[in-house]
Amino acid sequence: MGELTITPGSACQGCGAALAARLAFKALGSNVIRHGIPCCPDSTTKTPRFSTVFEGGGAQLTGTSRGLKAIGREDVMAVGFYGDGGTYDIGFQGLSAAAERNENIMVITKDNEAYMNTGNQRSGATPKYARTSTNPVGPRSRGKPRPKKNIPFIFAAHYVPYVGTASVGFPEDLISKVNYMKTIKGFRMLIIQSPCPVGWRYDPAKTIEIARASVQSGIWPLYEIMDGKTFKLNYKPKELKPVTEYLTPQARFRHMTEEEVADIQETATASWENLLKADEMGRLII
Ligand SMILES: Cc1ncc(C[n+]2csc(CCOP(=O)(O)OP(=O)(O)O)c2C)c(N)n1
Repeated sequence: MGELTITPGSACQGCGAALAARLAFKALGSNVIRHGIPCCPDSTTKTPRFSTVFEGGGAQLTGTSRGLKAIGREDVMAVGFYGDGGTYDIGFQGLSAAAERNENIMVITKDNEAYMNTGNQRSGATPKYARTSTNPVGPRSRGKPRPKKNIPFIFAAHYVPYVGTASVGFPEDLISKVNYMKTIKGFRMLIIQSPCPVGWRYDPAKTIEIARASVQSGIWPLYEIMDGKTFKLNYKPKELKPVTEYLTPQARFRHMTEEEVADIQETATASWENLLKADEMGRLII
């Protein structure tokens, strides 16, 4: 037999999650055991993938990390690269338990805001008003009725060493966060907003533009929370862009009324003001 060939994974045109994988694993380097749970194919990196069921993600990472410690190979990192469904919902319990035990693991979430692999069903990460295959738009449904779950704050409230948010539209920030995570021990999580042209319904050429508008409008701010208390906002524009710059190019929001857009604008502005205050104090009270 010849040498091991790794088949490049497939991904849709303009896939934000594939870009998140490339950037994250490039920064991580080769001293990594990558763990996966069911999600869209994003294995455009050469890192081999060790897979389990959704609910087993936190336990499998824990086992690898403890096994590595037992054989004296703490130089190798146990990294889970999971979808939002796997992090916010189906795999949440095991990850929460691993966070609470402060396992020496890294969880990187490519957040495309729905169960994309199975056909754009809503997840806990889907934002309010987004149309998904399970949140239709019609006389009795305005898309998803509930807001996106605040998973970075939920994990920060486990008082773990590191929780960060990142975006494929800000690759340098993303890479510097991965590099920082490599220098510390304990439970570390990075949630990367990763636009999906198929589910969000926009021109695949606009992935980066949409990712940037999300951060620039305060919909997906870039920040870090250390030990559940130290807070740092990493991108602070003088003025936020209106949320319409983010919403309008995406057909999943096309049905929204002016009042619904105003609702999103108000939430984004209020939450941004809160984050600015926390950044000024360098501290978050959870
Ligand atoms: C317990 C369980 N429930 C449901 C499924 C079916 N399933 C496979 S992939 C997937 C969607 C995953 O969504 P996400 O984690 O957001 O990743 P994405 O596909 O968006 O990359 C689902 C629901 C499953 N494999 N196991």
